[in-house]
Amino acid sequence: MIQLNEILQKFNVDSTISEYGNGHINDTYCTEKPRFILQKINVNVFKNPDELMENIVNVTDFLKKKIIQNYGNPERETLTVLKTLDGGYCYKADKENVFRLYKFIDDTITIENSKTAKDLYQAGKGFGKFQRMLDDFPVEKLHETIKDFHDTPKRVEQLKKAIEEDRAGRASLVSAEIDFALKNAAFADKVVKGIESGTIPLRVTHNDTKINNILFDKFGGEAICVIDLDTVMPGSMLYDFGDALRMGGSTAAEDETDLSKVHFDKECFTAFAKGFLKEVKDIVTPAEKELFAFSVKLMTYECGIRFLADYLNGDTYFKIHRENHNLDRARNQFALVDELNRIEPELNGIIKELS
Ligand code: ADP
Ligand code: GN1
Ligand code: MG
Repeated sequence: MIQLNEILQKFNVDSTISEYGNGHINDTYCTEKPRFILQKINVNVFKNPDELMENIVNVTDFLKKKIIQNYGNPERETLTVLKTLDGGYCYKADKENVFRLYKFIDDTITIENSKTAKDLYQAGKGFGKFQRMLDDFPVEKLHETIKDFHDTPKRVEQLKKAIEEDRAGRASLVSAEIDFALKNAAFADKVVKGIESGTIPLRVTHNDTKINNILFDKFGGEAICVIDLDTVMPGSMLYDFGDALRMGGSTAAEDETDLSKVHFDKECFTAFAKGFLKEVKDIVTPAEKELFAFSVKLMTYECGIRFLADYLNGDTYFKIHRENHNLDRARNQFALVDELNRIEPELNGIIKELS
């Protein structure tokens, strides 16, 4: 058993510590006094923690310079990685137990489920600003921390493999979900093909813009800091736009099992798009704007098939907290995709009006 206090000592910190946050991938802890965020990096998911930390340090150093140029607070508006006593960016107790420490950003909150249009406007501004600030980041400096992360056609192939292998013996229980996933696969290659052909620009993107990956000011509600930088890699702006609304635009939690509660909120969509466009107006291309509404469906579909594949593989990737959790998540995402299939023209109209 790893003793967290011993890990903290490697960073020269002495404090009580407890579990924190609701992420699906890493294990997050918070110390009491002074406050720090300690994270155990999921090395099953992130195979090369040194490269991962190099990315995060490069990106946050770059952002800090821009924040200072804008008279902002570089220790509040982006993450600060704290070094170990040996000067490393993470501490490796052994191969499985790799930890990093962040400065705790005070007086902020994360939004998990109940959100308002005002929150979504702020989130749009936050993620849009992140995108804009990284527009001239030297992309060749970035390692690909998870290969083909948002390559949706490859995600479809992974689902097909999971169905074929049926490692947990569950495929026969979910034929309706498998049918839905395969029937909708026709649109999976749209963004990947656009990037390949050059019609959609490849940019430095966050790639995991769910709404709890942004810290909001506790008092005024402004978006302060984009966190969870593990997947900052070359990608499409559409991944960040779509993924944020996958969760931010839903009227229910990502794992709500009462599907009558799961709908897409057009008011939240409009508010997010308004905030996002305000920030990216000078860099966004017409081809990207045309696919904003589609990207929400694409990212929701992709996440749904990842949850379904993980359920079929025996829940080895996403943390689960109850039986069938990944299946519940997949059903929830597919309910949204079904609705998004119907309302996409209306969402396109909203983007046109905003432009
Ligand atoms: P995961 O990759 O598992 O999603 P995150 O990096 O998103 O982990 O962190 C989990 C949660 O911890 C966040 O949703 C947020 O509430 C909190 N958190 C993370 N970093 C900080 C920080 N530097 N300051 C304050 N809270 C933080
Ligand atoms: C994971 O790490 P977290 O909880 O912010 C996942 C995302 C999924 C999301 C679904 C590295 O995000 O891709 O969209 O769960 N992150 C990784 O909630 O796989
Ligand atoms: Mg997170």
